[in-house]
Amino acid sequence: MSKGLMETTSKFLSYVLRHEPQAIGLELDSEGWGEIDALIAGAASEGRPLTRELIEQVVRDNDKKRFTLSADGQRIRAAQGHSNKAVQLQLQERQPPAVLYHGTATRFMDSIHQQGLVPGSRHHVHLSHDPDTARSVGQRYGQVVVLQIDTQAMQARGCKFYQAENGVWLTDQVPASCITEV
Ligand code: HQG
Repeated sequence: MSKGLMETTSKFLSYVLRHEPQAIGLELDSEGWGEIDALIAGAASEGRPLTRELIEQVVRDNDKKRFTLSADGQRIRAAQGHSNKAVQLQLQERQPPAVLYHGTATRFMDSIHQQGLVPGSRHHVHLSHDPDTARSVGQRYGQVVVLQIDTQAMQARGCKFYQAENGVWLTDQVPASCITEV
């Protein structure tokens, strides 16, 4: 399977499983699961041939483990990154490391200083356990800045942390006072 096909398929799966399942007539339950047969049929009706083998390979080899198969292999979901309102992952609260990182672009910093980090269209603010990952996330939006997040200060203010099944840390928002630039 070519790297290009794997990447295009990963982007397509991110689009339908995180954001717009209705674009291919797919239904997701509140835990984000969609039937693989319905995904394949919906994708085909939009002129995008998908096979179970291709889907399984993308799930297995994806660099960020973005997708998970159900135990019976019949359903698939995105681990994190959702904006779709039908999805409301029941995430377990977890104790984070003392410091987490968030990569963003310099042009967002005025607003971040004022409001802290907010989820935007997604359900959560995404945080990384290492600065390198945060750097590559931030680079998607322009000149990158890596922010260090004081998770203990956040917890003292009542903020909660969750970890997606691919290891990405999630929280509802990050107060400006808990952020320093690396
Ligand atoms: C910024 C990728 C202005 C925030 C990554 C970010 C991640 C603010 C952008 C996942 C702000 C939202 C998510 C504020 C936050 N004012 N801008 N108050 N608060 N922002 O894409 O974290 O490769 O929704 O810094 O690995 O960049 O797709 O979030 O720049 O895990 O699997 O608003 O997406 O994963 O952007 O990325 P996003 P993100 P995948």
